[in-house]
Amino acid sequence: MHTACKFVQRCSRRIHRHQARALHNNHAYGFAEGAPCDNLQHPCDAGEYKHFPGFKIPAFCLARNAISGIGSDSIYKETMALYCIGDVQGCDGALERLLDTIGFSASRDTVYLLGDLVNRGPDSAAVLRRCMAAGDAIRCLLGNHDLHLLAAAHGARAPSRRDTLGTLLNAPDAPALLAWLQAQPLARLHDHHGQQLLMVHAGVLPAWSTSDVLGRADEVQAVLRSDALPGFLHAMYGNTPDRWRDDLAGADRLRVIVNALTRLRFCTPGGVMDFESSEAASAAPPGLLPWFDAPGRRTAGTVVAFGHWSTLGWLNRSDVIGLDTGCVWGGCLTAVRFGTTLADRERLQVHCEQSQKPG
Ligand SMILES: [Mn+2]
Repeated sequence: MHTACKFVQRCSRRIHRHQARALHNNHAYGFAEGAPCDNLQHPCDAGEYKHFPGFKIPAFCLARNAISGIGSDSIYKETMALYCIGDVQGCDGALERLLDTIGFSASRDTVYLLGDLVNRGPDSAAVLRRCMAAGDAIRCLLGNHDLHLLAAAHGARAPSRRDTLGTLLNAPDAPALLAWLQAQPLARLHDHHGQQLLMVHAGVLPAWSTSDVLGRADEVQAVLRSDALPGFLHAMYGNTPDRWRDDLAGADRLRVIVNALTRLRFCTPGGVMDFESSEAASAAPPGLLPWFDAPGRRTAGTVVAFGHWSTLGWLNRSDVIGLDTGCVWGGCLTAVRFGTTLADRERLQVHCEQSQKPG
């Protein structure tokens, strides 16, 4: 650290780099060690100079024209960020504001959306178009509402009174939106500096290892991408079988996988799934517990991020991260940003206008 940079030395406030960047649009932030103090300028009144979580060296707030002198390419490589975002449910305005808040850059950052991109909110088509346009920078999972959209599009499911999918289904680009959606997976694994982050929309069964989860999600994805899709969508609904067995086959096997990955909240200690209760985790019905508390859960050694459970809300535990904070119900849309480790987390939220009433 450059000893002459006095106000850098005295800073202590921890503020997110991207928030800061959004606050000071005409300035960029660098992490170059030994940047000449002559280049250091103070563009804001608040004096928000800081150590950012996950970075060993303090951040210098530099005027944009000073960045070129210290190698902006290396700065941006070092500061690319990983985020997970909870259920968007057609609230494209909230998603746009959250991406603005985190200073999302499609050329630098990676965002995972944990499923339920569509339905209930006002503009599902815009959410899908935004994801498609972002390419590999925004990576999505399928949730139960996304599967419901595919089922409605294929005539396998009657629209519900509370659905807000009509505009999407009648849009000129609906075939492209649906083709993109049906190519999305039901589980993802991200390697973050050697640590594994497993992502699903709802939950996983206690008997499944991380590789089991990915393999079973792949089984469903293979069908979604095949000519068997319409038949699968017709057979997808139902609450039985309510437990996994390795010898399950055909529609029963796929239904258990889909139900666990996209609908699960509570199960018994032995992994029998319940689909009656959508209460908060503290209100578990007798004999049931949140899937992530099932004893002997084989994914316990992997950090699992999930959405789907708005009555649970933000859950920040060392082994699990819950991110559905009820955007469409007038709650928040929440992102978690990871620092250099998966334990280094920062929550970023935007408040949302209520689009629908629960119930
Ligand atoms: Mn859901």
